Amino acid sequence: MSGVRKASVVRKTNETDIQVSLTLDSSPGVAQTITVSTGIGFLDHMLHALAKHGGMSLEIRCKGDLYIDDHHTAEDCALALGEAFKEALGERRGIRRYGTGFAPLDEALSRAVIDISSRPYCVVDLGLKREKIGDLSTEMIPHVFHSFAMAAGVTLHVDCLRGENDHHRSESAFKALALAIREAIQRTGGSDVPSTKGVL
Ligand SMILES: [Mn+2]
Repeated sequence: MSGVRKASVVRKTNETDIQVSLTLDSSPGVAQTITVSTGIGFLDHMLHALAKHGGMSLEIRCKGDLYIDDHHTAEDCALALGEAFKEALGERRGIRRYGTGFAPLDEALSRAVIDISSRPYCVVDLGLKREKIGDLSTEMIPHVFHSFAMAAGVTLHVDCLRGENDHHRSESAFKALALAIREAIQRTGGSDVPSTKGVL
């Protein structure tokens, strides 16, 4: 298995217009390029952190119906990113499949566990207390993880284990997911499907 794993997705509805380009492998000596512009500053910050610490290059641009609220934009960006992730992975051969990440951010600590399983499932417990962080409703943060997991076809568990500050709690969760993804997509050097079923 060789070659750089990447995909581009265009997702256009009456609610959002999204373009995503995702590269999973950063080549040695080539800097990651990350441009995230969703119209929601805090979501940009989270997706940027996800790409950066996941070792990915990511361009995501969204024009969404923010005059309504942040819901469609946040959800659809996560769905489009999940679609791109799934497409970039291609046939699920020769990868580690499971990944675990722990990321602290000052007093906050989060854990993310991913199984690139083709069994979309998501459990998130972040214990966020604020109504919003910047222009992102905190209720959308678990929903972003959920939408990503459904579209990517992965099993995902994300928990914030402690922390006082909701910005820190959330950011540590995205960073933990980044580290989990980085591990799970790592190539084993072989080409077998990491499943007793022989298919993922
Ligand atoms: Mn921050």
